[in-house]
Amino acid sequence: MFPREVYIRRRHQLKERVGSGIILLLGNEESSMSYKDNWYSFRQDSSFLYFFGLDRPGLAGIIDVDSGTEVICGDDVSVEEIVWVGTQVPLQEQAEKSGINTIRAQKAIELILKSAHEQGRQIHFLPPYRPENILKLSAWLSIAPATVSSMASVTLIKAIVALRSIKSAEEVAEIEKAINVTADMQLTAIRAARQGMTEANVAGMLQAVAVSSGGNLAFPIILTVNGQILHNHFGSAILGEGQMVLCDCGAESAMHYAGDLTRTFPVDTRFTDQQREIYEIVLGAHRAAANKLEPGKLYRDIHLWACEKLAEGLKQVGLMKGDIKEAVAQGAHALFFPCGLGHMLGLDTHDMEDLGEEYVGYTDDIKKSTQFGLKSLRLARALEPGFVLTVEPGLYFIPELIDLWAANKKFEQFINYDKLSAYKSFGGIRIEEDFLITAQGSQLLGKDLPKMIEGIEAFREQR
Ligand SMILES: [Mn+2]
Repeated sequence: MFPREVYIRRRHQLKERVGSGIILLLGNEESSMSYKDNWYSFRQDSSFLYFFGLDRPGLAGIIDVDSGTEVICGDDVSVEEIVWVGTQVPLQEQAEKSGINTIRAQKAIELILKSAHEQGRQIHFLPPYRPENILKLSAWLSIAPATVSSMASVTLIKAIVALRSIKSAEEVAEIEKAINVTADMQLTAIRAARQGMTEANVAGMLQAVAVSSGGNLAFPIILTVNGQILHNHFGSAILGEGQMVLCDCGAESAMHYAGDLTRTFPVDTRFTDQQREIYEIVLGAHRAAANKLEPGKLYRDIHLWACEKLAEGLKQVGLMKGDIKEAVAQGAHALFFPCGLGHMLGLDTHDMEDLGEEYVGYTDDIKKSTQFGLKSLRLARALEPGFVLTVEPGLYFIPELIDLWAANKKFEQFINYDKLSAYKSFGGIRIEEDFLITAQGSQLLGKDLPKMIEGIEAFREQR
């Protein structure tokens, strides 16, 4: 945990922003895998962690904005439970580390909320993403489960997004720890991958790095020879000659801050000429985008700038043609880059995505596009010092999408479909790094990890 003053200050800022009413922040419960007591590893809710830091199941925080009182509801383990799980630090003692002195039993939540409800007071809660929290809110507040999310407090969401978007120095240090472990995962993959191994053989080693560092995976590892499938998780595919491995992985630190890096490297020691050509285009777009990072710039404009760089490169190799600015404006490049340039990073890999992309990445003035490709951009708004975000351009050759667009002659003024047949089994390339927005520009986070072709090939040669 951070020092208690950090949590006290965060809750104070939250109360100021919300103004009045009751704030209810629900922690997570254990989540069953295949029978009740066989659990997935416990992961606390990120907003709950941000304001209370208490990393154990079955808790809820209630903040009365008008009276200023702060209560944690939860139960200590019984002796029978201690038989199975061992002694636990008493909740009172743990909560004091967060600056909270009042503990009530878990069942008190219902009474507190019902009495507030009867007094006509506003109860602010976040949109729940876990089924058990939907059902709890439904029962406590007499709302049908299907409508619980729509009753979430926009005031609370906006207040939390405003606070969590700006990372403090101690948060950046935690994120950097996670990125450094993630870099070790990437190096493990680049050093260990051999022709004949399965994707799972390599991914298993990466998971060991994350867990043995004292943290965990921030999200399931994407490690695949089918890099054109954006979120393809590892499996039984065998690493073959002439293929590339796309590895997108992230560790989370013990305090649950995430890293998120992607590298793409050849199964052989060296990239083929075709792979090299496409890789350099992605690398150029990455560099161009990273150089544009500074406060005040719309991330949407940086995304579009990177798209232009990708499309210009594709024109140079003969896959695209015509007026590149116009091609990008119309969305023709999305055949090769059907997603966004990046996202916020923090306690979540896609930071605060549970609170709603329209509040995290967009504003009342900057609304999400409906255009294929651009609609998948998670972050569009103006950058501010303290934002931590990813930059992750890529080029993907998705056979089904190529066939569909070719059959419909879609954007044939911008795309050379006849030349694309030589790329249909190419796969995909993505290069991803994490940046802090500073007062003047940006700072690359984490230790050195090769991304230039020579650097990656040098590591592959050391196998
Ligand atoms: Mn990412």
